[in-house]
Amino acid sequence: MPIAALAAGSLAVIACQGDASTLDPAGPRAATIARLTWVMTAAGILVFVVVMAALFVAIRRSSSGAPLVAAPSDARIIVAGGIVLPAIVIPLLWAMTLADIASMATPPSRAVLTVEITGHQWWYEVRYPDLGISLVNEMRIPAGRPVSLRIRSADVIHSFWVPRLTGKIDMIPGRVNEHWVQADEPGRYPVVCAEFCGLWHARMRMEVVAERPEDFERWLAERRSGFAPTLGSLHSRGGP
Ligand SMILES: [Cu+2]
Repeated sequence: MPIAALAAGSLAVIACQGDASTLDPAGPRAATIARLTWVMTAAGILVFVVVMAALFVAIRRSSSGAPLVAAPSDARIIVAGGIVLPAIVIPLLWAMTLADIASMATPPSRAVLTVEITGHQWWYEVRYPDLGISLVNEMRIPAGRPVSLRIRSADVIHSFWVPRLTGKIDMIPGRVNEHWVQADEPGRYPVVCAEFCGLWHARMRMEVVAERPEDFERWLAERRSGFAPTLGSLHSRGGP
């Protein structure tokens, strides 16, 4: 039993790290989601412990031969734990969730760039409509700046998800979903498809490459001059 607990604890800690861990946020949107996750988890654990303690007391009482008829004082416990506590905790968590959803709806400052991402079975087409640039399975953005995303699909429903930067958003044929993303630091952030979309769904991957703004500007200038290295834009397509 201690070994199992140790193994479970180790796995839980390992899961907090890594390129695709939501518990290791690297942008404001993911940070909000991670904070809400911890608040919800803590509240859930607290309620679980209180309920288990009440259950333990009830079992002790029944096994000691005490009458199972509720005492008058039990009514107060039932009202406090069954009505007052949920009436406080649930609206509180609900209000926090609504506030976080509202805060994530708009970026902290004006988006510096618009990127159109189209899901295909099983790869991503990335277009910069204002810059005339197209990439495959890679999106370059400047770090520390919000980027506006227009998300769509060319075939079936996919779900665009950058675990360390932002939550999931569906890629739906015939519809454009507005989204935004920001990476606080330069780095490479994996993107996964979070909606089963066919046999090669698990291989539908791409990367967000966040660069220092000056490096991003240099990359843009190289692309425009036609001397840009095409590595990145010519990644092999996902699928068979
Ligand atoms: Cu997909």
